[in-house]
Amino acid sequence: MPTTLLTTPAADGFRMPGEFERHSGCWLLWPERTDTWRLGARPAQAAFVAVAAAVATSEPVTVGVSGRHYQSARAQLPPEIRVVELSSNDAWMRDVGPTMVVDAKGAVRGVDWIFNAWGGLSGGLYFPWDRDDLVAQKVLEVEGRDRYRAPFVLEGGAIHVDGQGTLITTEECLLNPNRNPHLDKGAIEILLHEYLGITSVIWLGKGVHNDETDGHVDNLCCFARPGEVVLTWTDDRRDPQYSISRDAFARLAEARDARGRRLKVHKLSQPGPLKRKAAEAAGVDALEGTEPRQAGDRLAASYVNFYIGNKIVVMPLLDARHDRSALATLRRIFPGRRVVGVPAREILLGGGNIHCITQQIPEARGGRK
Ligand code: KQY
Repeated sequence: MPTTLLTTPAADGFRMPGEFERHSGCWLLWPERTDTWRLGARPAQAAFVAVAAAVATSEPVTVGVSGRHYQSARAQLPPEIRVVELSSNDAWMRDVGPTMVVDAKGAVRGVDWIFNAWGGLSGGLYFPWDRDDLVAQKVLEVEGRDRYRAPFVLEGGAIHVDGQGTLITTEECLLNPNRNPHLDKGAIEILLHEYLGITSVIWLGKGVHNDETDGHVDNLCCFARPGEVVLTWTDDRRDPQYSISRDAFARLAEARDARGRRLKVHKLSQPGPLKRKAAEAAGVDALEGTEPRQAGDRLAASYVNFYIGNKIVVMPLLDARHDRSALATLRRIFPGRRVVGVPAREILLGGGNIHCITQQIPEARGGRK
């Protein structure tokens, strides 16, 4: 029976592996809420189905869905995808799911962060979030993996690791007073070490312009492999993203990873700029207590928000003027994987993208441990 451990991953010899290491599967949640997803969430559901189906060509996929939507989700998802009843407040498995850790013997466990809907009562995106905060524990029960309950607020999309001791994150998110106001940078670094087994943190400044998560790194920059990162980019000096990406580049160029290496930075040109259309805003049910969706909002669009599966990279298609070049760039960066694009504007309209809706489970080595 999976249990909740009172130790920490680092004390037990566990570390978070890179996303590019082998997975035994991937989890998603089903989009349902009509104050996030327009038109009764049907267009978003079609986009989630396409993402799940693409990932399922590479590794087993499980989708969690409420009891009310179970039959609809089951009917829309391909039969090879496992569908389980799992309640949540929205559909961001990256952030509400467990962050998995592994040890040298090949055992797998999960970290369950405190979740506060990206800022709680000061800037959070909806209230309540109590069902979201139970998702990680439930996934770990289904996966049969022991759990660490971390004593601080974090979302999976706020961190990326190289699996060799290095973590990248943003100051905008992790130092935001709406997450852990009692913790300073040093205290956060110690907790990241304790719960992810990392030894070195590379702090970027801001996340993607107008990102409602307060600057999640998974929309800005990620590891392709140890020693190599992909960074969203624009050469348009008038674009607010220009100075953000330049600042991130400068910090990455200065940085050394946990093993003392300099990083190779791959620039990935951003789509757009993209804005929410009037018809898209009109299709969302505006409810009190939920982040409003307005026509003309600049969307936090980035091709970096892709998922790395065992054999595949699933990239959001967002802008016909830039999609092909982004696919070509990722194909150069990931020569050993099939890079596929999935139309993802409907996911972007909900405030995130493919990486935000997926969460990998690393493979246990040497049999089930
Ligand atoms: O960046 C992510 N990992 C999640 C995006 C969440 C958006 C909520 N509307």
